[in-house]
This record gives sequence, structure tokens and C-alpha cells, in this order.
Amino acid sequence: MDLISLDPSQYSLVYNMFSFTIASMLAAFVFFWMGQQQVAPKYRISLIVSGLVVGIAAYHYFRIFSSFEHAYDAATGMFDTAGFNDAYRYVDWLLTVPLLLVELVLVMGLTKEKNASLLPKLVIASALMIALGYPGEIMPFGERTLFGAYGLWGTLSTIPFVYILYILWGELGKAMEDQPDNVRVLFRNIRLLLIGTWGFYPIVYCLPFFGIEQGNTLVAIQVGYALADVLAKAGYGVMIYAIARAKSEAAGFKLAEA
Ligand SMILES: *C/C=C(C)/C=C/C=C(C)/C=C/C1=C(C)CCCC1(C)C
Repeated sequence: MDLISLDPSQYSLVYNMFSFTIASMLAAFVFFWMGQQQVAPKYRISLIVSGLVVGIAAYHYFRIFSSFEHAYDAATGMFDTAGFNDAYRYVDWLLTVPLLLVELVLVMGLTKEKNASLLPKLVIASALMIALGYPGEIMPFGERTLFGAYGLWGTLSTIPFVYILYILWGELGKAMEDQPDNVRVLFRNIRLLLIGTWGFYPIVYCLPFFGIEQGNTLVAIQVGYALADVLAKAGYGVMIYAIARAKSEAAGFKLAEA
């Protein structure tokens, strides 16, 4: 057992955030599924993958939610961090992060050869990033220091992270060049959303360094990751949808009349 005191308001904040996250993922799932009909066949696969991502995340948030409830003892106000299963979150990322990269690369509409050279690199790097972060994430709160194993795992995980962002920044830049103006703006926005939301995760990982009270640190980590997940999966999927719509229209695709 590794107990941290959580008062009822701290507990409710995380509880409500998980509930909101599940609702957002399920709503996004319906939206992406229905949205397929509104884009040219070539881009439907990106929407299917967006739907898979939020579907997988909704499932894992159900599990995270119930694990969180079970780890809390309302009578004593104590939360057992060892009883809270972080593996749900990391297995979720291990599945969804590569899929998010696939969505993006497919909607960029590159050649088959380019996809074949780009995707394996990105998928392997993303799996490494998550796998190297996990040993740190499950360390007891009292041992999460910058100059220790926690800081080391975080730093190792940052290497593939920087590599992924570097590759995507360049490739998206190149893909933007020969797009119509409205699509170029959308590519610019998704690039910013990607950097902004993905950049949020390592910041959340660093929260234990600031000497904040442990209960508040725990709340901030859970709320922070959940918020980042909503933006990086559902919000990002909506942008992928917008790109697919704009490219479909540019290619002369017309919606069927009702
Ligand atoms: C839907 C889930 C997403 C987009 C998850 C993204 C996760 C990251 C970009 C995590 C990165 C990390 C580091 C760069 C260092 C510290 C450990 C991690 C795993 C939090």
C-alpha cells in the first residue's frame, strides 16, 4: 500500500473529469462513425481509425474510472496509489498513439512508398516513448525525483518523443506546400494542436518535481492526462475530419442528396 490523503473535493474533481472524458470519447465515436459518409472514400479510413482511437479510449476510461473508485477509501479519505492501475492508461496509449499517427499520415495523402517509409518509424518511436515512460509512472510518489530513476525514465522517453515531433513537423510542412489555401490552414492548425497537446503529457509527468502537496499532485496528473486525452483524441479527430472534408471537396466529391 502507498497511501495519499484525498479530501472529498479532490476526489470528486478527478471522478467528474473521468466521467466527462468517457462522455466525450463516446460522443466523438458516434460523430466519426457517422462522418464517414461525408468524405470521399479515400479518406474514410482516417475516420474509421479516429473512431477506433476514441472507442479504445472510452473502454480504458471505464476501467480507469472503476480502478480509481476502488483505490479510494471514503471512510478514511485515503487513496491507495498502489491499488490504482496505471497500466490501463499506458496500454491505452500504446494502442492509440500509433493509431493517431496513422490517421494523420493517411489524411496527408502521401504516396504509398512514402507511407511505407514513414509509418514504421513513427509507430516504433511512439511505442518506445510509451514503454519508457511507464516504469516512471508507476513509481511511488515519494520517489519521484528529477535526479533519480523517475527523471531518467522521463528523459529516455523524451528522446523518441522529440524524434516523432521533428519528423512530423517536417513532413507536414512538406505536405502543406501543394495544398489549396483552406487545406493548408487546416494542416497548420493540426500541427499546432498536435505539438500543443502532445507537449502537455511530459509537462504533467514533471508535476511531482514542484513540491506540491501529494494529493494535489495526484489530482493534477489525472485531470491533466484526461484533458490532454480529450483534446489529442477527440479534438484532433475532429480536425482530421475537417481536413478529410476539405480535401474531398477540393477533389470534387459531392454529398449525396437526401
Ligand atoms: C491519446 C494519448 C496520447 C496522445 C498520449 C501521448 C503521450 C505522450 C506524448 C507522452 C509522453 C511522455 C514523455 C515525452 C516523457 C514522460 C513520459 C510520457 C510517457 C508522459
